[in-house]
Amino acid sequence: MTQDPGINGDRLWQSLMEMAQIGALPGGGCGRLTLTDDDQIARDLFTRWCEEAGCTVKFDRLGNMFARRPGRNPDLPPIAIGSHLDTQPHGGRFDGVYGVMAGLEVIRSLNDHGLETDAPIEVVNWTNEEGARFAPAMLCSGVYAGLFDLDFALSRTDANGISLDAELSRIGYAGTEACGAHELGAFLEVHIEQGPVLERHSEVIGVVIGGQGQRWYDVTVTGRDAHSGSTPMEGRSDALVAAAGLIKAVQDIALAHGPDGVGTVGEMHISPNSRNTIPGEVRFTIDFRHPDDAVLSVMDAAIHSAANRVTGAKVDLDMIWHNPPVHFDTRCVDAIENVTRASGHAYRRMVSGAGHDACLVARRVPTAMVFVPCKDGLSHNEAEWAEPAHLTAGCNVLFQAALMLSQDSAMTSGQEVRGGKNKKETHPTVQEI
Ligand code: HGY
Ligand code: MN
Ligand code: MN
Repeated sequence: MTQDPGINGDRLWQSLMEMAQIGALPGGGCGRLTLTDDDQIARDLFTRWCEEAGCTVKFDRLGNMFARRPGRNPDLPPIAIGSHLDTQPHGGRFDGVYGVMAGLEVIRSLNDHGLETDAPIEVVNWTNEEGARFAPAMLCSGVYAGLFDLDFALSRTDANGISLDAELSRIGYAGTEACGAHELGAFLEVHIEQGPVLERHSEVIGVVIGGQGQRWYDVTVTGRDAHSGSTPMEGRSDALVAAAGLIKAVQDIALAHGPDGVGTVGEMHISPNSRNTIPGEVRFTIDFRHPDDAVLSVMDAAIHSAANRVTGAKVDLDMIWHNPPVHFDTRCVDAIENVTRASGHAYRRMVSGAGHDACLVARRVPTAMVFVPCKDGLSHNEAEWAEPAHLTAGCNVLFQAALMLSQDSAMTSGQEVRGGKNKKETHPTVQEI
């Protein structure tokens, strides 16, 4: 086990539990949707904690927050460590928040040990990672990485027609700095795995080498409102019956490209949603994922042909987001693997099944991730749970890797070593070997 100075696991746990009180749900989880009053309270608390730890905190036009601990050389681009504070509607206490609190714990531990780094260290909170309120997910880290433009992000609206721009202003987190103007030397994100692999193999650390690809769609099925009692079955234009066929097609397409292919319909709106009116309109979402972009294209073609086969209603299938699979920076991955090996914890290299801000930031900044197990691989569920010892181990890896990279002049001079084919890869859902 490493003899190097470590982090304070109790303090990390306390921070997580205190943050979990903001938007706490009766079932023990967290419902802290992006840019709500609860998100504002969480952001303000995060700011206070970072300032108490000696950081200066700023945020850009999209509310992406950067808490900076100075290094010896202020001209070097910072090593960033972070994730997201927003949650799913019925989220857990660890998804995203763990990465931000672990980043803060690294700062607090550097202070405890009186350690000075060459490059500055910054803790980052990315706005709207979940995409539950404003689609798509990882929207604001995506603008930072140059994958979405600013106006697209600002114009996104929630189910009540409220724009992201209006909410940023309302909670006071519409910064003046352009999103993307802030240079980063590298970005490291620690996160719960949100899948079963590490737990199944009794491993503590995932050295994450990349993320699988994903495609998101908005689907609108248009039929005709009519009386449920007096309208004969033949000749109906029932949007919900047509939608049901497409939902089954999503399931069939994912299974046909298993075990890595996954497909989900997570959100649906029925209009007029009256029990004695035939639904005239149904809107729903599709989330397809696969580690191989070519297979994602095949899944895309399959859902389009299923839509073309629908009769009795009109189908509009709109792909709103395509995020190809991403390989993380080999130097960052190797730094994480080296400190993990030194820690003595059981680990594996693996690909992430879930999307993360790191998967978008990696398009611009040398990036890698650290996973720790979560109980039953469960996430996006109030029962989400991670063992304190595992959270501590992951945060120690983050601490050591951030220290290593902050002294690595090649890294902080912006020389990128792009992601390349890595060694043994574990695909996100394949129960390998
Ligand atoms: O969609 C995702 O994978 C992430 O949890 N936002
Ligand atoms: Mn997350
Ligand atoms: Mn999530």
